[in-house]
Amino acid sequence: MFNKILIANRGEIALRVIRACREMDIASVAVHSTADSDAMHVRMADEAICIGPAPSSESYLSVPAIISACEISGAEAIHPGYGFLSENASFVQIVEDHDLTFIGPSAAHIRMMGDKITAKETAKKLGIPVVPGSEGGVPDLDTARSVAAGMGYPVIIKATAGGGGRGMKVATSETELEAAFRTARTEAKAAFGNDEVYIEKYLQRPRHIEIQVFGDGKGNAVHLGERDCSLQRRHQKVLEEAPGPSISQRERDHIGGICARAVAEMGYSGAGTIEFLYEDGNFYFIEMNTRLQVEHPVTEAIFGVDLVREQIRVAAGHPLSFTQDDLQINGHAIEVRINAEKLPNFAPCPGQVKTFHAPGGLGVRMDSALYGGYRIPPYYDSLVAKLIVHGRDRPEALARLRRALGELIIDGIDTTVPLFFALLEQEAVRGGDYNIHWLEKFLAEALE
Ligand code: MV4
Repeated sequence: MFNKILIANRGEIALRVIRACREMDIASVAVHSTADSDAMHVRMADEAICIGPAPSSESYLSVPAIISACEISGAEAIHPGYGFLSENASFVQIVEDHDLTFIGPSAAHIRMMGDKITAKETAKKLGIPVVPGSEGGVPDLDTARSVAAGMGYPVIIKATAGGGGRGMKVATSETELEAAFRTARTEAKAAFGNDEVYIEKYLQRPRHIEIQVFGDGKGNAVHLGERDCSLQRRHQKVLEEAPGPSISQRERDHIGGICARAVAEMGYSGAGTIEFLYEDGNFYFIEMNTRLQVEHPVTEAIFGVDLVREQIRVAAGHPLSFTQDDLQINGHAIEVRINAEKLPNFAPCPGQVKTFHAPGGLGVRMDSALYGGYRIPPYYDSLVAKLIVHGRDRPEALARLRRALGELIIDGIDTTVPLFFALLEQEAVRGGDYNIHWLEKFLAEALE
């Protein structure tokens, strides 16, 4: 096992990793920018090293600074958290070239899933159901026309190098195809430096269902069920829950089994998430994320496993510590993402927190790096806390969420907390009856 791990991240996820390290008796090294000298992850780690100025590009994304911090501190492994360098295959290669361990999958697996066409082809070969669409990239408008005519409108044009909703365009008829195709290519070139695009049948009312998977690179792999992450605004998740309110045990076993077998066959190592659109009882693969996700705690709650501990063990060369048969769902969990944003426009509003009081009690978990008096720097993303509740069933989790939100105090800044009180009163949320468009419609109507 490692003696010392460096965490190449900040905020609540850095604390999350430090906590796992401490329970495993592993020393932790925080890295931070000059804007984060007073940050909680710096205080909570065993050691801290300043790696550069406030902009992420010169600190949390600076590969030489992070590698140097490992050499200075004697850390043997790097946990990347989510975002920043967590899905950067070149970084993983450099880490390995320095005889350090990246706590995550291989550079090859990250690269494979980063290219959305390769990801989809791989998924298809492994027996994962995919959205109908073009075979690979679509080089020109004539090809786009014939592919779209073949499967019927509406269609969606996506960037090969994209993901997370960036660079997508919908065309509802052949009239719209030319503009959509040209815009998608131009935007893909500008955003990713690669103008290759592909086409899929556009699903009109799906849910976003993602399957948590875990492999040990030794041929063992499991799935930890699904999360429903359909409540999103501008491709930012707002509330996530597990199990999915629309998914039966039979469907879970079926799609989960397909995903676990695929992960085993790939020789994948570490935590991963296979994202699907789910409509009319069918799953359609869209992407795979090769990192620990923000919403991993809902899965931890219902399965009673520590996913970060497992990531560290697997990276150190241990086999998975549980089998599929060990994994049973217990109850229901919901996470809300509390952002330092002002409603109704979700404008980021960093500033100084006066009072901070985290809720507690049975079935309540608060992952946050806030403290009273903390000044939230304006340079990073606006997530300041994740509130995760766990109950014996969904109604209990919903009641617990309302109770816990009532106990939470974050004074001095605006947050998205009022949105969650409003959502808890909605019939669609109470009944788990929503799709990927529900939240945007709700927000548009609330503003009328
Ligand atoms: C789609 C789709 C409909 N049909 N693909 C958006 C994020 C990216 N991961 C994939 N996305 C979508 N792909 C087909 N064939 C609709 C979306 C989509 C979406 C997906 C998940 C969660 C929220 C979303 C909001 C708008 C569009």
